[in-house]
Amino acid sequence: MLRQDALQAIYPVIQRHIVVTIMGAVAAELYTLGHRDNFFYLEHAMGLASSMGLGIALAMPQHKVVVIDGDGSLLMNLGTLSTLARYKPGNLLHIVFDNESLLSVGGFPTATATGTNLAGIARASGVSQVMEANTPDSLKDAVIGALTSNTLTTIVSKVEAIGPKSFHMDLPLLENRFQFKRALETMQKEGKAHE
Ligand SMILES: Cc1ncc(C[n+]2csc(CCOP(=O)(O)OP(=O)(O)O)c2C)c(N)n1
Repeated sequence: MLRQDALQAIYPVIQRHIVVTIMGAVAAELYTLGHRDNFFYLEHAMGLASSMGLGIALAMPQHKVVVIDGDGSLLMNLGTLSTLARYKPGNLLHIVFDNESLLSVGGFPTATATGTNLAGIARASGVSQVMEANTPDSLKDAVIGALTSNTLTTIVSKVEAIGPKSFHMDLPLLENRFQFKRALETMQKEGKAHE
């Protein structure tokens, strides 16, 4: 599966929710599909998108938070799975696109290329619901299921190690940060998903 196709399949389902992504290729892919004020691309702090998503999910329990993670990023912060499981926010969906590669910095293989199973680690860490979805349609179904079940979920999706031609995003980090904060404030005030 191409991650671009996977993102396209889930975009309509996640677009009105709070979305936090890792940096690099997947951020550029989601941005290109259509940036929204309720999307935050966590630049520089590799591995910490799920930690940021956890904080938002706990602070805004009436809203859904979708984290888009990568295998290299998650492997840098494996303890996050235990922390997610410790707090079990039912409004948090953690999607891991596993391309077995540090694609954004040249494509060096990660430990998932040599046998590490991230879904297995998520299960053993106590994440309430762990799914694997390796086609765009099955991923979309899994995302809809997770968002309606109100259960902390990690979905691991194997994708090809292919990224966008350009990583350019016409959105400086600080601008994204202020837009996102205002979007969250509006969602909090109105008590509903982002228009
Ligand atoms: C602490 C830290 N280490 C390294 C980097 C450099 N870096 C940026 S993206 C990236 C690879 C991310 O890999 P993965 O999460 O698998 O996503 P992919 O690029 O494959 O989509 C690396 C190593 C960084 N930004 N911060």
